[in-house]
Amino acid sequence: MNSSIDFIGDIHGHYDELVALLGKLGYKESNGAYRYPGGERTVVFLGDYIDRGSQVRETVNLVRAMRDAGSAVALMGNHEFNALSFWHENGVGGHRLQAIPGGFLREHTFNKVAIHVKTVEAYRGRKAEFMEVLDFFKTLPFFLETETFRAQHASFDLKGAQVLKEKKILSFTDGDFDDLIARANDKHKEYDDSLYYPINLFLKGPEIDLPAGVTFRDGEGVHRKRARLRWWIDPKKMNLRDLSFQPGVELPPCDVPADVRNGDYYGENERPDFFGHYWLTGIPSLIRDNVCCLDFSVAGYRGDGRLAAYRFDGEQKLDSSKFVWVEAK
Ligand SMILES: [Mn+2]
Repeated sequence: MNSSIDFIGDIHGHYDELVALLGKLGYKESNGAYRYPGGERTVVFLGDYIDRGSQVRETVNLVRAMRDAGSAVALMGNHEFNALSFWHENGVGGHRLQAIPGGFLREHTFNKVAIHVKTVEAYRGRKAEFMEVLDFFKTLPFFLETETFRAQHASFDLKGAQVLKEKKILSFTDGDFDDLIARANDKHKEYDDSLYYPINLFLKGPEIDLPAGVTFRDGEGVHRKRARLRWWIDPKKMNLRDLSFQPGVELPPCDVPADVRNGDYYGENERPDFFGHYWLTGIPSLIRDNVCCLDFSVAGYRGDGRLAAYRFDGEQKLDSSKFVWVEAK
């Protein structure tokens, strides 16, 4: 892989914007896949290809064609992980998780069905193709690490990366799938070899239970009792307001539990890290010179989001002028 990389954030079925962004970045379609002329640059897709938008199938086909052609690396997002879990019967392969109610590893509740419905609709009448797409999702790595950068869908956890590298589990194809997907959903350590924490940190990031009586509504109106955390700042002297990372929501400045205050974080001297997942709004800008979130809410319900990329050339201090984006249609 060359070191000239274009990182692209959450697409969520917004194919037209993806095509426009690739065009703006200079990629051209040839032999069925978008490629950079001369193969001089590579795309790294940061996950969340499906759900929400109306062109899920087109998006998946484009991402997959680039991955197969070697002009892109596609990472796994929490929506791809959720889809694999949603369609996987609990107990298949002998790993039944008691803590998960219902017949599948993701409960088929109203909110979880509602968020996935655009994907199912996109493959209506094409079930065999959808099953093949799930097989493609199994191959998507949880994170990517080179000498010059790191990338994942949500948060980079240095210890988690060590654990997964030692176990040689970088995607759901590195072992028996029924076993790995059960372990990835084993939140309460029903088995000794749970993979819940490393995998969920990469795909969903760290979250904290809110104090009794504190809740907020997310962009889709769902009441939340947990908040996402800024995993790149030293939590030692921070309160809930400082640490929470829920754009558009201000939480009270309560104390956070000791295990959160004493937790690990991604330091200022680490190599640049690229991710999506967090529903940022406005004009793309850097969080820090080694922390770059590329989810600018192209699928946001207000319709004023952007699909964003960062043009990376190996620099160890990132530069705000290297964002490229297109407006949501
Ligand atoms: Mn996400």
